[in-house]
Amino acid sequence: STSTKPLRGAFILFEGGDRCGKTTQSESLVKHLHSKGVDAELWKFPDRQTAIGQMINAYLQGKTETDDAAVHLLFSANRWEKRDAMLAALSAGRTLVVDRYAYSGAAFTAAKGVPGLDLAWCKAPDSNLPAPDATIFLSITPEAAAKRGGYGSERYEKEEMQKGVARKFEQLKDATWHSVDASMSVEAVEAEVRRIADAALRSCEDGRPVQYLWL
Ligand code: NYM
Repeated sequence: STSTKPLRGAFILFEGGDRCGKTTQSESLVKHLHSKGVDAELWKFPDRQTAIGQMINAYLQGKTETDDAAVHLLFSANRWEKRDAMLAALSAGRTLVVDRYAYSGAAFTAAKGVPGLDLAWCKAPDSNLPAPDATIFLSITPEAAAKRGGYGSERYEKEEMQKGVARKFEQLKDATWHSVDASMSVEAVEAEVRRIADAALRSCEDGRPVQYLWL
């Protein structure tokens, strides 16, 4: 008997500081992929729906105080609890467009400057999670981001913190990384994003296997 293995979906990740336009661009990309008949879904981390996600949500909203290392591990656990579903979706041929992931995890905690919680420590718990096929980094200066109607009221949404986060992202660049100037028009950013996503989809069609962090 003959069996054809279904093509796997691509894992396309959006990363960036707060107010860089990730939500607009990730939603727009999913719509674009749907219009081309691609099976695609938008995922977001933290996933605030799970029990762990609710603890993270309370922390981000300032309703609870949690030890910096402990909350870092909660963000990581919130990805681990989605790992099986993620791998199942990809191997069923579904493309995942993901709004934040382990790079945000490492960049935000490392930017706090807590002794012991350096980038290597921050990356360790996410090691062996599925890795993105393409990471679209929406690059914007914290000053320009702050002008976009200002940051929200959640923890971390302060200009000083965002500057530190930008420096940490810089150190996390890897082979999947595509930096896009997010100060361009929405349409110009969309065009860049589609070009990167198309290339990622093609690499999966060409048989690129799922990769794992942080190899
Ligand atoms: N964040 C996000 C972290 O500190 N660690 C993580 O692992 C992740 C995924 O949560 N300021 C931070 C970045 C954001 C905040 O994200 C919530 P969003 O995209 O604003 O809902």
